[in-house]
Amino acid sequence: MESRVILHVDLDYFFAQCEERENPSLRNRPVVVCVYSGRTADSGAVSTTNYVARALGVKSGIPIAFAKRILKERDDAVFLPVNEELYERISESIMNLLRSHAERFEQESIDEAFLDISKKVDGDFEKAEGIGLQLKREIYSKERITCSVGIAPNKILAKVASDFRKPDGLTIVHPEEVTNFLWPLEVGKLYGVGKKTEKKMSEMGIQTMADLAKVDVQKLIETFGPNLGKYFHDSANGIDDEPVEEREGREQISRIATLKENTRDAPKITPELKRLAEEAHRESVTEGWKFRSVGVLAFMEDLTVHSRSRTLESPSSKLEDIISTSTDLLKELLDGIPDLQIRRIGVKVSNLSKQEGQKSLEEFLKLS
Ligand code: DCP
Ligand code: CA
Repeated sequence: MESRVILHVDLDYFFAQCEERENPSLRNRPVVVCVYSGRTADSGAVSTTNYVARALGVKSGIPIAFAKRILKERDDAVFLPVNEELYERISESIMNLLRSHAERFEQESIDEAFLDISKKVDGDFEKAEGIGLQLKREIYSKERITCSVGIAPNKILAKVASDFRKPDGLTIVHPEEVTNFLWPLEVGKLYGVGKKTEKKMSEMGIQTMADLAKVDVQKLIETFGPNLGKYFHDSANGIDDEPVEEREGREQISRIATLKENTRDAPKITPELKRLAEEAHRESVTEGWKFRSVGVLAFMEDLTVHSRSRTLESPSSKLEDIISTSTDLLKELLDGIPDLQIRRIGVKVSNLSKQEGQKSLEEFLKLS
């Protein structure tokens, strides 16, 4: 079988880069984007920083007061509050561009996405490199934002690759180079290996991906449980069959809204979900669509995006189907993410077909 060709795009120091784009005089100065909690003037955490600030040790997640202390000698340092609306607008435009170049597309967070381009390049990684470079150019000329790209035979490797050379990088992992690339890396580079797991692995004598690859899978399963154990074993051996899943259908009608406060409380979310369902329903009826699938999207407080969708038994145009399915799906989705609150919520109908007797304008024109 031909190797899959998967591309992972990660926008560089995203929130801080958006701020630099809006105000180029910030370039070359330490830029610190902050989530102020509002308790005192400086309470809250650093969301992200540009590379000038990172070089001085100011990173995501540290307290704002600590960042100010590190930068106290730098009168040119800038502290800005997060401007989510700006970041979301830029993200949406870039994601739409990327989606249009992919056979299958999966947005992973506000600033990351996977593209499956296997058929387009027919297993040819040189061609894939050309597409990676072209995407970087297009994103820059459209939105003035740089990104780092990883190209590899699977999602896990593509993600490790996009992180390999940053910012403005492009890293290719050819199928025959997988272990050469992967094995010298520290286990912390693998998605899902945080500080705690890294420490545990270190106690087991596992520092690099090569060490991890050689540990017996049973031992990993005993220590980390069946899912994680197998995942660590497979990915260290360059194995990952997860498909790039289209979280968004080609033809769909969706509505998204920001909740008044971050929550996982059903009584607070359901009214909003119903309102979105009504709006999506109104649009589909007005335009004469029936839908076969209903989905929900949840944008979480940590900026990851999660989605669930379900195919109905037959095409429907009933509001009740959207409301009951999306309510079920939301419950399922929340059960799968036990600790996070939802920030924005979306409802979509997809798998659309025209109601009898109606044709889309496109079809109509083709006939005439
Ligand atoms: N983010 C956040 N808090 C964190 C981590 C990230 O608010 N603890 C936000 C700000 C980032 C965005 O999510 O700009 C994307 O996160 P990344 O981890 O991809 O980090 P960056 O894009 O900032 O940097 P990099 O250049 O390393 O990708
Ligand atoms: Ca990023």
